Amino acid sequence: MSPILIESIQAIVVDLPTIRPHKLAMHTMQQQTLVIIRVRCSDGIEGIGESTTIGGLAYGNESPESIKQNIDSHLGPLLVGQDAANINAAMLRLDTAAKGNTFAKSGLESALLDAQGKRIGLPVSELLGGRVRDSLEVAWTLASGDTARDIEEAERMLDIRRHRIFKLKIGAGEVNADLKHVIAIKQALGERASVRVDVNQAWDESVALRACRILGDNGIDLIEQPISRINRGGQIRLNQRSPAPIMADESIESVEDAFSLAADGAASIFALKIAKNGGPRAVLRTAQIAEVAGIALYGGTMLEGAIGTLASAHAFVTLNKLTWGTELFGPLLLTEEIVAEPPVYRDFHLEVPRTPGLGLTLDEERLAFFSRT
Ligand code: MUC
Ligand code: MG
Repeated sequence: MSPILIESIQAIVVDLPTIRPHKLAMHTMQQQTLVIIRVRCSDGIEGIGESTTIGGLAYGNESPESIKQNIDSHLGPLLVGQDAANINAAMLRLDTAAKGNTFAKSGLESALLDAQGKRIGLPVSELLGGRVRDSLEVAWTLASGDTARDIEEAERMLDIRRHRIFKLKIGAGEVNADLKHVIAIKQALGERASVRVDVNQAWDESVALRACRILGDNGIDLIEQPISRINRGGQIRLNQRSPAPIMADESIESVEDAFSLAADGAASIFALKIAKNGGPRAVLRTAQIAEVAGIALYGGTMLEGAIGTLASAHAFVTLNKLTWGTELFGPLLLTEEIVAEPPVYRDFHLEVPRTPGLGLTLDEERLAFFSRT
C-alpha cells in the first residue's frame, strides 16, 4: 500500500478579542493571537493544530508572525511529500533540520496527530498510549490588576462551579503591594480555594527569598517561576528555602531543560506546556523525566484557543498523576470561537472528547472573519 502523503501545510494568524485585559509581569494582553495550522493529506484528511504564544515576543523566542514565517518558509516544505502517518519520522525530520522553534513544531505535531486520529478513528489521547481520566481540573488566572475585581471574579467562578484554583499574576508591581494584593485575595477566599502566584521571572533572588517566605506563611500553595530562568543557582536555593513549593515554567524551553532542572533539584513542580517542548508527544517526555525524578506535574497553557487547549489536554489525560491540576482555560479568556463546538467546562473540569483526533472542527466562516488575510 502506498503511503498517505502530506500535501500542503498552511499557517493562519488569527486575532481574537479577550473578555478583559490580562496583565502579566512582562505584558498586558488586550487580545490574543493564535496561529492555526492546517495539514492536508493525500487521503483527503485534514489535521488541525495551534502554535500560540503570549504578547508577541514578550514571553518567548517565537512570535505569531515568526511562527507563520518559519512554517511557510522552512518547516512546512520539509514535511510536504512525507508520510503523513509516520509522526516519529516527520518530527525527527524537523528536529534534524531546524533548531528550537518548539511552538511551531508543537502546532505541526498536533495537526499530524489530529489527522492520524481522524484517519484511524481514535482520539489523540489513545494515539498517545491511552487516557487514564476523561477530564482535567482547571485553574483560573486572576489578572485584572485590581484586588476587588479579582475577588469578585473568583467568587463568581466558585459560585458557578467553574474554578476553585486561582493563579494570580504578580511581579509587574512593587513587591510589597503585590504581596498585599495576594494575601487579601487568599484571606477573602480562605479554604474555599487554592491560591497560587506566577511571578513570570520578575524578582531577583534577594527579593524572592523574603517574598516566598511571606507567601508560604500566608497560605499560598505554589509559587511559579519567581526568578529568571537563567539564574539556576538562585532557583536551586529558592527550591530549598521556600515554604511553598516552587514551580518551573519559563525555565523549561525544551525537554533537555527539564532534564537539567531535575538533575540540579531546581524545582519541585514542572509546568508542562506542549508549546515549550515541541508538541503533545514531546511534552510527555518532560513529564516522564519529572515522574522518575519525583517532581510533581501541572498542566500549563500559553493561553491557546480550543485547538491548542485540547491538544494539551489529550496529552495530560494520559499522565499517571497531575498533582497540581491544569490551567487549560485559554478558550474561556476569548469572547469568540473559531471552532464549531467549543470545549466543555463543567464542575471545575475540562472534558476531553472521545471523538477521533482532537475532537474539533473549524468554523470556516468565523476563521475567515478573524484571520489576518
Ligand atoms: C504563564 O506564564 O503561565 C498561563 C496562564 C496565564 O494566565 O498566563 C499564562 C502564562
Ligand atoms: Mg507561568
